[in-house]
Amino acid sequence: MDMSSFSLEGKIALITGASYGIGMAIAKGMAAAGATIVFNDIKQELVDKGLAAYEEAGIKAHGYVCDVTNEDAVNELVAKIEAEVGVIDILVNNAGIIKRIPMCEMTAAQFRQVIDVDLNAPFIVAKAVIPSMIKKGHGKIINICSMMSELGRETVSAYAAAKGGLKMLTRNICSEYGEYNIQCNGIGPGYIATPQTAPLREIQPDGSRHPFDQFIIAKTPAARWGEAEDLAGPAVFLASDASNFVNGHVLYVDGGILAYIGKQPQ
Ligand code: NAP
Ligand code: GCO
Repeated sequence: MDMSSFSLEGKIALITGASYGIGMAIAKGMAAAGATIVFNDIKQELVDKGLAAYEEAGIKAHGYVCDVTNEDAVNELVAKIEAEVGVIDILVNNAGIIKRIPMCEMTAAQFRQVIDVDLNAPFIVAKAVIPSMIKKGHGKIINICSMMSELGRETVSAYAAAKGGLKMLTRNICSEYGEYNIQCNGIGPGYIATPQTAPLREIQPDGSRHPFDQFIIAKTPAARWGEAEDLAGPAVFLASDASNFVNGHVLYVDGGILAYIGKQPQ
């Protein structure tokens, strides 16, 4: 097998919400494989911060301000990227939020906000890039799903509903556009140490680890939280020609947590 099929040389990758966190780690991995990196964030200050971080890593990225829930803004973003950088070959729908509120205390507006960012936005951005991918004769779409695409837990009703829907949107894009040589897959990270999960890892007043931190360690065969960098290799694989016959799949990068009943308390 020719290992060049894992290369992203000559490819343009848009990673949404990639000023930091998982998105940035995936972008850095794709840059290392040769891709040109384009990213967006809601605030200019975060885009600037992201650009500086990419430059420090030796990556000349292209950063844009765009709220992925705004369809007009997304269409303008894609047109601007095509004019200034080139046609997008790889889309990573990474931008996402979570609200940890017991369902009966969550307002409908809060529920809709999570659905808007975590499910409606991946639809909007994928819809904006697919036509040019069809014209180009190929495309890769990677939706950042979650263990909550498969499992529920207290306080994350909106997030689980969105990520479950994102798994099915992934399968539907696969079904509808596979004939145009567009592969749409998901990555389902386990529990990853990023700002989004920082509240679950806070050291307690008595100096002990957060109960949820201890719970995840006991539930994960790898006995550790994931690092954002753990997602870069799987993302490069799904963005490369090496995965041209992989479609509609969610690749769980979770240290084995979904396969494991959990360690018996001592
Ligand atoms: P994060 O640290 O909270 O970063 C999320 C990024 O998305 C931020 O850059 C954020 O920008 C951006 N964003 C949020 N709303 C946006 C919008 N409307 N338009 C544009 N950008 C927006 O999260 P993360 O941990 O890196 O997670 C990234 C993705 O992985 C998310 O989809 C998350 O659901 C998923 N995930 C995370 C974990 C985990 O354990 N961390 C596990 C499974 C899946 P601002 O800072 O400006 O809001
Ligand atoms: C939570 C966490 C999870 C992770 C991730 C797990 O509150 O349970 O934030 O939702 O972010 O999605 O795969």
